[in-house]
Amino acid sequence: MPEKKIVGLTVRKSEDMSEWYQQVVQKSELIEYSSVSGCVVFRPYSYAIWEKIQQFFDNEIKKKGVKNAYFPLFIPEALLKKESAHVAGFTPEVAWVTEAGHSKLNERLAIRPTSETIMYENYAKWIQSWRDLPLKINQWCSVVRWEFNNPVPFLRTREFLWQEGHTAFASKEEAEKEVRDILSLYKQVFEELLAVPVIEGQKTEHEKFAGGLYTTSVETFLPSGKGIQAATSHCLGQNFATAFDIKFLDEKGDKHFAWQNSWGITTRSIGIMILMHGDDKGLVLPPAIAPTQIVIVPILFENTKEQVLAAAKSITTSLHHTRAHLDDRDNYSPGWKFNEWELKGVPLRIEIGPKDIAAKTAVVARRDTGKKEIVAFENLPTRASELLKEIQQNLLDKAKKQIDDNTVTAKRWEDFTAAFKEKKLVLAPFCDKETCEEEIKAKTDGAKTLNKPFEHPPIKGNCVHCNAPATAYALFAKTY
Ligand code: 86X
Repeated sequence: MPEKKIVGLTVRKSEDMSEWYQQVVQKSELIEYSSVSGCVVFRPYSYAIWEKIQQFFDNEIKKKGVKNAYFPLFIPEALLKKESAHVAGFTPEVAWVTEAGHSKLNERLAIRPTSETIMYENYAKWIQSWRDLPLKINQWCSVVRWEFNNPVPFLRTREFLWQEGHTAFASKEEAEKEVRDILSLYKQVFEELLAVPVIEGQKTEHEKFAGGLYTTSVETFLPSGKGIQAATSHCLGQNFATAFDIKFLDEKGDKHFAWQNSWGITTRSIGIMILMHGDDKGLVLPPAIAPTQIVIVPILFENTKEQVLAAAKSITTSLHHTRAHLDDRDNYSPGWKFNEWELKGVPLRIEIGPKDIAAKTAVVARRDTGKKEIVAFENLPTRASELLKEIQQNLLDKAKKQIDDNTVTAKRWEDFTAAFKEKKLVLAPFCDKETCEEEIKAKTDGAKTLNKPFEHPPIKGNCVHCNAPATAYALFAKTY
């Protein structure tokens, strides 16, 4: 049979995770590299996953009264630099348009790295009275940050896709409530769709978005022994309102600056899911986001071909309540197809051959455990649904266990450094001082804080590093 070149992976995940990752994202047809370093093609298979995330999140924020809009890609230099705290430190990453055709531009234009400035210039016009609040706008777009670290598909690319929500309120209380509501939506995206457990918490002063009041985040810890920020929800306070003159008259006629938030989740979420669940055979996709949840592979022989195909088609039809696909290609062997769909992480495979037809049964194989079972035709629709649910839950449970097993609480510096050396996720009492955080990073070959979890043991005693009174528990790890 004339089959395509080998599709399988040539390296184990535990052997060389970065090589494994590069192979998985390309061979599973999620990603193709482009001729621009740090810019990758989202092929239909990965874009379909992004669409699942979009559909869920977009629907949820619309329920909260958020409306979608689209703001320009280009930001004039003076506008980008209007709120100086937010650009400081980021300027080396900004990409600029300096000429068009044959003429140089009078003012260079930034390609948006984030849209606060271009949006808030307009918010200042739209917000005049308390009746104009709350203002809740979101946009789905791509942004550009010209990174110089080596690019990694999904995790670190120069252009990436995201949503950015930008809201304005009359009171701090309303703004703060939304910060947490959005953060819990992000938690839902990760846990319920991507089967990735995350930890909600507040960023330290050192790691927060400098343009805002405070930053909350969801963070997770990957099998590589590295922590990673999964999404952020910022309370901007009145910093931007002051810089952009976003004021409103209250019911008594007094003027106030608006309270603002911004929040975002990016296509990095897909990379996190891949690293969390993938195995030596390739991707393992959670059913909730799998573009194809079930693949039906008929085992075809000359003289039984017609009957087997007919049965496979009828099974596929009976699974219309799922995303089922019949692989009836006749130029690949069943074994070759099994490998390919395993590489692509399809949660369930149904095999149907001549012997199964007589027995009116099919073989159902799980991608997550590799377990197979024999199911009667008539039971396939309900059993398939059950199994998809079980797989979704199993992936979340396994990831949760992986994180728990690798989390260490350290109260003494020796314990902290020992755990960090073993690539653990370290929870430690912390003073939350910027200088202390920098010293920890310098002394440990890169221990950074992820966040200060909202849920933590009672805070007592001293900072794990400097011995000043602890004001929080913080999570430390090497990070992406
Ligand atoms: C911070 C803040 C915020 C809306 C989010 O995290 C979610 C969605 N925005 C983004 N940030 C910058 O402000 C920034 C600014 C410039 Cl000029 C830059 F080049 C890079 C940046 N990266 C992050």
